[in-house]
Amino acid sequence: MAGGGTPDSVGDLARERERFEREAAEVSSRDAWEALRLRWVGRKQGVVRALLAAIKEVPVEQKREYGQVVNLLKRRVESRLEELEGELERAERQAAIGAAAVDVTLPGRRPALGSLHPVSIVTQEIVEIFSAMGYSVAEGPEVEEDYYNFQALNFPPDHPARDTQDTFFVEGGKLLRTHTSPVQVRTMLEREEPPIRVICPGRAYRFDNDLRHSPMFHQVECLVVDKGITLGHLKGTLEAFVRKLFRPETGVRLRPSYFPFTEPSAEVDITCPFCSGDGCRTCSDTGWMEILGSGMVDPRVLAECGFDPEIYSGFAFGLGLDRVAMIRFDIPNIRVLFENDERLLRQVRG
Ligand code: 2NL
Repeated sequence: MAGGGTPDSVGDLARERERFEREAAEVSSRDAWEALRLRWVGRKQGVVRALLAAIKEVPVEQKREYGQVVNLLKRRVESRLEELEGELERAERQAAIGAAAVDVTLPGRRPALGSLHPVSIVTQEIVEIFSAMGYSVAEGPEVEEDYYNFQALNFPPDHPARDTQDTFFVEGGKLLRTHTSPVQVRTMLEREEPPIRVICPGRAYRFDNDLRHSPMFHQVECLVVDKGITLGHLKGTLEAFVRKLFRPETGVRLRPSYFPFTEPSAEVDITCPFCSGDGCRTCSDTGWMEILGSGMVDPRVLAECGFDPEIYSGFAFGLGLDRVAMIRFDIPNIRVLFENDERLLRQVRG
């Protein structure tokens, strides 16, 4: 293409071919490929078409060779374009695969697991411990009648616990049970004959609200009624129980106390689970911690529930679950248990 005019010799064609090869080597995108195609084999301004048309200006003796070389160039351009298109497609596919690739070495995303409330955890553990000892589990209504909550349990009509200061009364003369004992009363009334071995976990309600008390709290009560049940059975059961719930070397001590529904009655202390009895802040340096109340079922309660106290005797105890959960999971304040702060659940899940 000497002087910028139409190529008219085989030598010019060789230079055109080199030019094409150089341009083809530069192509790295679809747009560049399309520009190359238009420039070389486009219908209107394609170089190859112009070279073919220029044959009429080629001296007659060169026409044959010129024609052959132009055709060779045309075929080379076409095949090179095809090859380039394939390369571009492969590169695009490779890029798409790369973009969608999964890094199998990345740590997985942990699914958000639900977890049990600390009170549910200790409830389940206690149910488990007593089930293994042959007890059954009983439940009953939280809105309860005075009879099952107080009367049948030997509370005199003027007992201070019946005061509106202590008990939530609801419409229709009912009340929110102040302990789970009414469940045991119902159990005794339903059963024809002892033996009875039952535990009753559940919510109870009392009219107090401070740093140590919530108006709603959880307890488990235990009741055994049979022939020949003694205080020894109570103490042995308590020891077996607290040694499974706390440490196996936990000690138990009974102190005289009073409940309307037991006689004799006893507060139960265990050796402090924090210091094992050496003395610490939590047990006020006594080495002991009060965790439950207990006693032998009062004969009047047995009789009221249909069992002859001359034939049968029983023991019972009641345990606050919220405090047990606080001890077990190192929770400083009862509020934390009932505020529904999700962080508590995450912490306890451990
Ligand atoms: C406490 C004390 C106690 C009972 C609950 C009971 C139930 C029946 C008969 C006799 Cl039907 N007694 N339950 C006995 C002694 C103590 O609970 O301080 N609980 C947190």
